[in-house]
Amino acid sequence: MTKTFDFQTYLADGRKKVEDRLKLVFDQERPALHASLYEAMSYSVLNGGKRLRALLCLASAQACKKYSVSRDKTDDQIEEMVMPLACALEMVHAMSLIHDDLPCLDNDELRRGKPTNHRVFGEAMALLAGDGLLVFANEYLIGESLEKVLPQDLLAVSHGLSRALGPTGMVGGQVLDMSNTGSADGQLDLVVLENIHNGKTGALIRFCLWGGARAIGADELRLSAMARFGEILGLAFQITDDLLDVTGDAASLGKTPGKDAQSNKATFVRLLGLDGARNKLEMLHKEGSSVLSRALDQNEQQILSNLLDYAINRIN
Ligand code: GRG
Repeated sequence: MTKTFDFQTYLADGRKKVEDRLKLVFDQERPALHASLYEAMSYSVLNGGKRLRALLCLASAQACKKYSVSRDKTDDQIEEMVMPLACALEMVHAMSLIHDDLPCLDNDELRRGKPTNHRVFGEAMALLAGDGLLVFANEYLIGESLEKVLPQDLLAVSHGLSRALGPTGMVGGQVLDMSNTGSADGQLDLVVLENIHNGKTGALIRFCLWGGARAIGADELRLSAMARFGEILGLAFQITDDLLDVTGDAASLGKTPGKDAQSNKATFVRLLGLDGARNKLEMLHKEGSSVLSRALDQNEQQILSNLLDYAINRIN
């Protein structure tokens, strides 16, 4: 009898696996860390969230298995190969949220329905907790993957992660965002807006998909398909974020909606209107599905396709 696939169960199971592993890692590190640093780091990394980045990375690896040097491994072995990367992704993501919420950047009070890191631990500790998470993510990724991932794949993954986060990735996107906020009266052109988000949010999401496939030694065709799918999903994710800032509520979002309009920020909704933003999402959805269908069999596409739907239709 064929088992029907239930995406909600998949999401819940996947999140639990990632969270259990993160908890284990931080429990193991706890004795070596100053108590206040441990509290501040674990507050943000073990504080829920959708775990989308980790799930994208795990799903990409499973989808590309047949086209990789790891094709003879079981699904569990593939999961073990990429779980360190999936956890490292959640660490760097948590780091970026801590720093983004600081008074010198977005000055936010609420994150994942709880007070932001600096509201609980103070600005100096929040800064250091972010620093700690960023550096520990790479330490953990390399240390845990050495025995599981081929050296050339691990080097490429670690390099790709640094690039996604660095001056041409997340940091660069944040700087572009800062340098355009306030001065443009919310009227940036679409190209600049896409450049901001491709760096700030998109580069890491693209890396999640590419990196999961790279860690298991996938072939070039799958690597470029995953990279392109990641770009599409990353942009769709950001447009949905802009829509949620207008249509969402604080209880579901776990953060304050309406901040974009309040700070006169350029967003996809502002530039395209609600319908225009929704139309763009529809186009991206079609393009994402076609990238998947050109690179993968039907059954290999299923979870990634569901994750794209989820990135677009989520309520938080
Ligand atoms: C990487 C060195 C380094 C510095 C970071 C602060 C900063 C520089 C960049 C800001 C990047 C940032 C926070 C972008 C916003 C991304 C975004 C939309 C986050 C929300 O992601 P979700 O919805 O969050 O996946 P959950 O809570 O579900 O995990």
